[in-house]
Amino acid sequence: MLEVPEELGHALSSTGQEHAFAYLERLEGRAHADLVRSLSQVDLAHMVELGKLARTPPASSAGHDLAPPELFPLKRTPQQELAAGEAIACGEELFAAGKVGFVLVAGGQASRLGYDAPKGDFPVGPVTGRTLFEYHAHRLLAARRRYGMTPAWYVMTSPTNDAATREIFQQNRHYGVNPEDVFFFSQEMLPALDAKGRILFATPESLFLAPNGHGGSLLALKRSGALADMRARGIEEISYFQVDNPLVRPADPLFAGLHAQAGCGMSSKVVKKIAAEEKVGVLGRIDGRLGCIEYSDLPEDLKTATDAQGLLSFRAGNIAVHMLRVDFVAELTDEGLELPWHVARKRMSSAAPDGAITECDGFKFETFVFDALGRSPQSVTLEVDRTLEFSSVKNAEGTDSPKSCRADLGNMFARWVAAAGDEIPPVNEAGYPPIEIDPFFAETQAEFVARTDRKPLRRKGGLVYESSE
Ligand code: UD2
Repeated sequence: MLEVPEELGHALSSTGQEHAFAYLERLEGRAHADLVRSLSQVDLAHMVELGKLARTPPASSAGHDLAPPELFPLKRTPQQELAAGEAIACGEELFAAGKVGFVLVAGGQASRLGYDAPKGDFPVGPVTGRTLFEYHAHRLLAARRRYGMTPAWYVMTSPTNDAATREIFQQNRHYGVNPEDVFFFSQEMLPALDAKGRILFATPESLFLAPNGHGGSLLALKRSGALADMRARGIEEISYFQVDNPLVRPADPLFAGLHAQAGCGMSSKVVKKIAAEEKVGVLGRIDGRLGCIEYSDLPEDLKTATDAQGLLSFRAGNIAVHMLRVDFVAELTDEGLELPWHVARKRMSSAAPDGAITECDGFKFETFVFDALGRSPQSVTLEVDRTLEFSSVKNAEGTDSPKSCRADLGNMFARWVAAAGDEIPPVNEAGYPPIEIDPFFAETQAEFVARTDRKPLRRKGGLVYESSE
């Protein structure tokens, strides 16, 4: 039987992780050394704290002072319209000067979707099956053409999907983006715990590790050298977006301009909640600090409260689209970033030392990027049209599924085609008009209508507008 290094043995015994000895005892050679290394890399004292957190009832914002955020609304006053015009000019300058870097978070596990590959490779194009990664890449290429700059693309993976993600980019020739301008960086993982706070094992030789949440992107940007790379390229602002939303517009001059003009550290885009009862988190002030208020934490009277225009006061549904100043992220991460930990309670499969797999109640731990909003002295919350900017792929069926996303895309494209007076094919068996517009062809209705070369390709299953220029 191989010895366990004294320091690790002591750490395991003093943090309630003695069960790990039974796994170590059965292993020889390389497998033993690998498990010793994995366990030594875990901050066991921190896991004790997280175990305690998991056993404490979740903190709620009930009893706190909750207020809606100040919005830059969709329905604007003439004065706001004027401000929007100035912001767009400022944003356009930022993009043209190459001062905005693009950060895509794609480290999640796509478990709800049940897709066993990086989610970015999931086909969502309503006619072509264009993938999420391709949507995002073509938007960056459109920005390159529009502003004459070279987009730098920072793609966050996790150690579980990093190699697969890089391979998919290789196979797709980085979707036309210069390979030297695509910077992959990985977030960290940490072990899941059982109900007694013990580290779970995925196999007898390895820990059950899970990504540390999209909040992990901030530290990972720093530790990977991505922030330094941004500085070297003269990038001052970050456009942050999630892999699961093909409608996201990473190079939106209005958003970038509003954020930069107001000197914000971090800003957000939000969409109007469909109804008071819609189960989404809303941005709001919690005891004066901007953050995200969970649906379940919003008291009934605030959920239904309305403003002078008759709109829900707490309507700012979070779509996880942000602008962040590079300096702000650097300051936050300079001395290690402390974002609050959130606990996900799930049934998990874990391995016993003899390899037997059992199901248990387990806990995963994540930090969320929106918790950094409260650290930003200034912040813009820009309300955008959901039908134009948000439709995500999260679940295998029902809402936020591939089916609902393809329908949202098809319906939006059909509205643009109708506005241009072009032909709309009949609704298909999936319930939407089978039309697809490559974001490299046009990203907005106005751009689409303005193109004089609108000649769709007739593909099996529908009409496609695309071009190589
Ligand atoms: C998130 C937000 C929700 C809303 C919604 C919009 C949370 C808790 N909720 O819901 O408020 O904004 O998105 O779509 O954030 N990811 C990583 N690493 C991780 C975890 C996630 O990169 O460790 C990425 C993941 O690849 C995906 C995105 O973050 O692109 C969203 O992750 P999620 O599916 O866990 O968040 P979700 O849908 O519950």
